[in-house]
Amino acid sequence: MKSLVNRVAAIHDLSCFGRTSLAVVIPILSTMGVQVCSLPTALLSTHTGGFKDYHFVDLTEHLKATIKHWQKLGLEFDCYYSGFLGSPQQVDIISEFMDSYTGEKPLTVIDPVLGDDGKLYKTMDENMVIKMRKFISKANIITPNFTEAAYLLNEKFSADTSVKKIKEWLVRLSEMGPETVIITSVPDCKVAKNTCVMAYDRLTGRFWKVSCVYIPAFYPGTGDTFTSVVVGSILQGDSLPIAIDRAVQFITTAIRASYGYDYPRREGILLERVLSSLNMPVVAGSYELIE
Ligand code: PXL
Repeated sequence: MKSLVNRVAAIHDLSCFGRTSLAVVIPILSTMGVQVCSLPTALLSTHTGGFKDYHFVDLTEHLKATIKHWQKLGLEFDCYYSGFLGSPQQVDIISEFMDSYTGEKPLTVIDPVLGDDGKLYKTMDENMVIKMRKFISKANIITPNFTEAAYLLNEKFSADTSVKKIKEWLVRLSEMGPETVIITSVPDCKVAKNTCVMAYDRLTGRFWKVSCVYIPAFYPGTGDTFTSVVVGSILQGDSLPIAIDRAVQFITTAIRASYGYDYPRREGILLERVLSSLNMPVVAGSYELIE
């Protein structure tokens, strides 16, 4: 049965401490008026960024059983949204799930979580990269960070970027399947230390850019936070550049709210302090159309 509010199948890990994956996906989308149905891919005592000796349980077998039960119940979704996967085999299971809709085709958003800062995360390997290249063909929208975009395209990670090069990457990623590609954490060639988000919409042939003001702090989970706001915003009916703008503004607000405090960054942004800002009216954004 169709839900009364937008319903998302959220395919991410549950990291029990630290603000990443389902711990941010659920509150953000709920705040934005979206029902979240969790398909946990792995259970971790903490996320892997900055913690040692974390407990990791691969939930591949449970994923199959949960999907089977959901299908028996006849559940329908407005959106499939996947992130951190627990094993490369999960790609086949989730792909099959994504193909099994009966009504209108759900919006499919894949955040190809693989790594950051030029490196793969500790639980990822080359096999996952190969699987992810195929998996993104299922998506309408993908949101790799700069590192993940380089891995997906088998390109070298180099902070030396030009708009021309990123536009070429966006088009090549789109040729792998998704009509919309959003690359985050792109080193901004115009302003030293700043990063930007660049996006391409194949259906209109337009490129977008939103600059992010430099704040000298890295918090795990900002990628999950970014994509969750984009998903919520698109489901609310916003355009692509407005969705990106809202996500960048939210991350910037959250980092500013967190950076003034002295606490371990590995705990993530102080999401609880800024969640309600997601319900503010959309203010004029700062997106640019790139020629
Ligand atoms: O935010 C990405 C992410 C998701 N899930 C787990 C992680 C990370 C990044 O470190 O470790 C378990």
